[in-house]
Amino acid sequence: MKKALITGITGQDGHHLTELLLSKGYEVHGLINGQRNSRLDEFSARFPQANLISGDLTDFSSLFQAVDQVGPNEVYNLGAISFVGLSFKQPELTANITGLGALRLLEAIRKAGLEKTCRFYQASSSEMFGKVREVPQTENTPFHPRSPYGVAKTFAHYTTMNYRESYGMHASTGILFNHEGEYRGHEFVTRKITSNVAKIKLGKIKKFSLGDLSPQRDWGYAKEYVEAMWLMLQQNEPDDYVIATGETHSVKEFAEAALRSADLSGSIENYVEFDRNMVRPAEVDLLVGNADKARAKLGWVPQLNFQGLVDLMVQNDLKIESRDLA
Ligand code: GDR
Repeated sequence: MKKALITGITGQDGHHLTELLLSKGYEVHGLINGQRNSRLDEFSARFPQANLISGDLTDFSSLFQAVDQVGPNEVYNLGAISFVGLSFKQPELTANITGLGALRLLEAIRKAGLEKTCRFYQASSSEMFGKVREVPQTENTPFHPRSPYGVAKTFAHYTTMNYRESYGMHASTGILFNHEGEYRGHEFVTRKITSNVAKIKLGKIKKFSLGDLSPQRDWGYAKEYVEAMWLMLQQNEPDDYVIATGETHSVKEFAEAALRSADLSGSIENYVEFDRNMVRPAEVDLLVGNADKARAKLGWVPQLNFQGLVDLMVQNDLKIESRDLA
């Protein structure tokens, strides 16, 4: 039985990846920082089979212990401060967890003597492209990060490549564009929109607020994106892959699609107010990825289209928001 160790296991991608690996018969271990919270409770209730180990990406000895104790065949580094907005408020913590955390984990694998047997996945991000140098973005597009989060992810990305080249590790990176779904945190714009649209539909609120509506993102379905992570670690050779749909839409278009999905008529101004606190010191204006390499080498093709994703999230939130009305 293959053993996987996942950091960030209680996050959105951790949920989907745990589900996928358990369905493939893996023994799944996950790192948690030891503090109880609602996401952890939800995760433990859903996946009682997963073994949770206390540890933290800022603490090398706990990472070493976890790796040494589990002896994983595959490590997925999904742990991070993943909210770009927060990274501007806590830049040093972001660098420590999101950037140096990857280095500590790679080093823990090496120090445990597993560098030749354990495969490693680094969750890289389209935020590394930032102020984009070309459209669409590929594995060869230069990086120009625009946030402490993007800078930290770029450090972790290059560190992973460096461990691959220096020590022959099977270490791959997935440059994932925005990916959303039913487990998405409420601080991210898609979930903020779909949960508030559901509340409006059910008469709980009349309006909600958003920041800049003009940024464009390439939004895909998280459940499909974790399959790409797994596929990367099944290849003979480690590599770097862009994972994206190839379609881009503005935040405004996402909000309009969500209103349509809930059958709410009239213009967006009837429902959305402007919140200047959500505007970031530097913005990423346009992201759209070219996933041809993943298609050719991994056989990975995105299935759910933009409106399908919006519908899935709106329907999910309508169900959740109607529970306390029953
Ligand atoms: P992003 O996701 O920064 O792209 O990173 P997010 O959903 O936070 O923002 C998307 C865009 O929407 C604009 N925006 C708002 N964002 C939030 N959160 N709340 C608002 O009210 C709001 N109004 C407008 C933002 O400015 C931005 O342009 C996500 C994360 O999952 C990262 O961890 C991941 O690496 C990348 O996607 C790929």
